[in-house]
Amino acid sequence: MSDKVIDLRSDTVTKPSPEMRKAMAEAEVGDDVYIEDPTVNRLQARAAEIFAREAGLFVPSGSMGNLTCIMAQAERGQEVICEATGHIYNYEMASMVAAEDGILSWERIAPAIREKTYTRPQTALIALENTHNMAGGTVYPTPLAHEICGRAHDAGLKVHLDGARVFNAAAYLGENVAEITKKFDSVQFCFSKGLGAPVGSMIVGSKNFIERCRVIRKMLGGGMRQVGVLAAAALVALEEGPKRLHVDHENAQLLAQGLARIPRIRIQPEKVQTNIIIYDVGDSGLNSSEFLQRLAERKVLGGPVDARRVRMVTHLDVDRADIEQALRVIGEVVGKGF
Ligand code: TLP
Repeated sequence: MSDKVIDLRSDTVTKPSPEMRKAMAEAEVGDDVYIEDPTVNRLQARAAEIFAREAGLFVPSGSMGNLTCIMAQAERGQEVICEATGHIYNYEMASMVAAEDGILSWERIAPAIREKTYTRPQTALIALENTHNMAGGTVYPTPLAHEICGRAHDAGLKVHLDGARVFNAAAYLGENVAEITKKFDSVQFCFSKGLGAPVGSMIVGSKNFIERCRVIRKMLGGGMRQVGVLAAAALVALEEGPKRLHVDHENAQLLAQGLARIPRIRIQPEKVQTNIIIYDVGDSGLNSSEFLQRLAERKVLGGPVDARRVRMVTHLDVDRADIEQALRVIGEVVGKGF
């Protein structure tokens, strides 16, 4: 048996490639708080170009990217509407609306918008997540995302996209990120997930909006000085990462189909669209942490969602053979569950 640990806890666990490490070592740098880091400036310009926006802002994490966009568009005392299992609500903050597969519709959102009265919090912003992490990497059909943005704008509300994995959505849809995100007021995406960079996220939007975000980023402690060493890795991720996401999606399909054949594992493989697979192990007689512990003893890692459910995420450091090995191990562990 190989010594390799097959780490399917998240697509955040990838190690920088030799090409990234070389780019990092050779990166030209300057003080980014003075807007003088040439590599950061190049990364921001390139991201803005890919998303067909005026400007971009490099931030340390997806959480800070989302929070910066929210603070730029919602005042203290106002509220943000997002889906109940969304990352912004569960791991970062907001008002929530439940929706099947994490995909909101205008019919779901409209009743949550508060009428304008000073005695209640005012709705300022709607935040969508594409792909939707905790719904299992689900994707918004572009016309639906456009419709929600249009209706929100008609209601005087802004819309933010938590696009941590928006390149996975684009790969699934066969569309480009500029098209699927064009109606959002702000977009945050991560370099450190499927794209494979060690750190970093990007906000894109209008020039004015990005200038407001620059102030907020500094206030939150996100002014990063000679951060071109990280921007260099992010540039490689931005150019090379999107080209291979379909491989992660194929591996996710392989995993989902394989799981569906294992007795006592409950999964709807037809719902797996991108690189995140969520399945129920409760019928095995093990709860999710016992199940994951037994997997870890056999060098396969996943993450818990709740007492019954487990999440696995494919990424560039796992291949087909790893998925097949993970399936063998899961079959063994579930077989011994009783
Ligand atoms: N997601 C992480 C965990 O925090 C759950 C993961 O392993 O998937 N938006 C979305 C949709 C995310 O999935 C995440 C991180 C973030 C924002 C936050 O990004 P970071 O971790 O860079 O702050």
